[in-house]
Amino acid sequence: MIDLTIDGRPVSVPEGSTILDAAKKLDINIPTLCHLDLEGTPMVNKAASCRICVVEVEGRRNLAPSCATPATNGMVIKTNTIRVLNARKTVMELLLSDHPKDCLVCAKSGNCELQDLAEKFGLRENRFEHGAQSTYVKDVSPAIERDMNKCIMCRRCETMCNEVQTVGALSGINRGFDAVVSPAFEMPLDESVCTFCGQCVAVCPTGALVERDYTWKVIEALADPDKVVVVQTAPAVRAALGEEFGYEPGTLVTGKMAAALRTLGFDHVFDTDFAADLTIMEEASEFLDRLTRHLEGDTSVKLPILTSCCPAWVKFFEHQYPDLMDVPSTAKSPQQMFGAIAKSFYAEKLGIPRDKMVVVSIMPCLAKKYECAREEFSVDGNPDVDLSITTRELAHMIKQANIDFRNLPDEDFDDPMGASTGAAVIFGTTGGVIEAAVRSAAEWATGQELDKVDFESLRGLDGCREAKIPVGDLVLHIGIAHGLGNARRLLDAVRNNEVEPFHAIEIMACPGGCVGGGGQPYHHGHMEIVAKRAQALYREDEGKPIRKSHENPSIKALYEEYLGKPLGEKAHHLLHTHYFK
Ligand code: HC1
Ligand code: SF4
Repeated sequence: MIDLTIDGRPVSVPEGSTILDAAKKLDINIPTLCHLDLEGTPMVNKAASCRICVVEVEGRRNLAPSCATPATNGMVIKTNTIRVLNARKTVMELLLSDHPKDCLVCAKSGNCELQDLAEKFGLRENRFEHGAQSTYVKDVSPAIERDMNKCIMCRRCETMCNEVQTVGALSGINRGFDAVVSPAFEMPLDESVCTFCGQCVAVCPTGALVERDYTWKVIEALADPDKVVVVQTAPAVRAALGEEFGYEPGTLVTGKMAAALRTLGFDHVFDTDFAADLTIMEEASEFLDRLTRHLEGDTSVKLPILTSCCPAWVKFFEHQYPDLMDVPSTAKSPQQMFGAIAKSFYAEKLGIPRDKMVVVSIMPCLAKKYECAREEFSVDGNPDVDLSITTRELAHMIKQANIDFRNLPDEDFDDPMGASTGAAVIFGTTGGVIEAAVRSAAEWATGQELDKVDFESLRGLDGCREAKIPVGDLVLHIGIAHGLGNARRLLDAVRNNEVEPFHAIEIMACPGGCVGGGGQPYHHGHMEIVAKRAQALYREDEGKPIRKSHENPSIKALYEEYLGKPLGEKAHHLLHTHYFK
């Protein structure tokens, strides 16, 4: 152990700790900006580029960045001297001298760590106000907007993209005022290998990386008397939306969310969870079909089957694993299954043409914006899902409409595309999709009802997990990865035959699964918030009267009335897709 003193208080920390770690142990709050440590992931941003966290170390001439300076025996640290305060203030002035002053209209206003620090330091003037400024053109993709004039070169996005996600879309280029974090050759994000996972947005401290905001388009659709506006809400949204209205992380606000959407003027308030149940019908059927043929000796059949509901993961394997293109399930994601059914079955039921209907999705995710813009998810140029907005954008809409969210009554979703089971709601956390699939596949394979539908061995937050699940005479070997770096590790091991063969693998691009999506309320690095959201989804599952997708009465009726059978011709046409190299 290392013994040192901070602000006159002794503390012992393990070898390898920084001064910042030691201060945390004493609950001494040293301000930081570029630093970020996402516990449970490889994300520790050690750039030490901002120098906001400097402290005085007795016996040293220079101030030391506490996030990158190892604690050593006998150190005497002071975190709050006038020299330290002056240095931090100067750093802030320099950062702000090359930062736009459009805070009032910035998407990050109210959530900006730079703004918070400026307020905390009590800056009232800037000695360097009229110095040189960087000038970049905004890069606007279907999912993400990059305004590099707001970049403070903290490199968090780069660490996230390269070390956690292993995508490698971003790196620091150029020097001086031209220094910027960018895709190679300064190409637009849309033309790069970016997956639109949105995790760089989730960790950006300023407004340099934000979601493409479609709330005004939604408001315009709601105001158009010629449109029927249908909304679907993703599983993970209900476990996080409350945070925007002062609720503790992990508070479920499903009923209030439905009431808020109705108050906003949506004509039909439905649930993506309905389509998650539908996804299980198709995906679990496809899995059993492949498994049966495999057991019968059909060597053309590919196992493990990989889940395909996460669009960032789909884009990742299209770029990075073109040789494995026939391994993922062909089932569309619940978002897209919902859109396809809403604009066929439901539009027909209402007696309206598909272009009179506007389907809006509320998602915890930025890649869903990109997914609904993919050409294959449209008919004659009319998309199955017209607009996808994030949990954060929905919160803005509710605030803008002066809705008193906390005092809303709990309301239900509408029929028939609002009914769902517990299996659907756990889609929103890592391991949930495969647990939902196992609940149905096990009953179909054995013809017997499960004694217990909870498969605890599939749960948890370890980045790569595996479990063995007995089903009749067979033991299913299941793999799970969340975060694209973990997905890469698992897939490489599968491709190189370094692991016992899996039957099925679930992959979600974001750490924690959708509950940790790039469109959720900012968690500022506190991964325990993501864990609480996951627990909330398991609670909702436990409280549901029906917990297996194939028992959802609305789904059964949909097959009887309209689709025929899982993997049948109509289901194949509406609910399955293909991938592109
Ligand atoms: Fe997800 Fe999914 S679970 S991908 O994480 O399969 O975004 O919540 O909506 O489509 O249902 C996201 C969440 C979401 C889809 C479902
Ligand atoms: Fe990298 Fe994901 Fe950001 Fe794209 S969205 S740049 S893949 S972190």
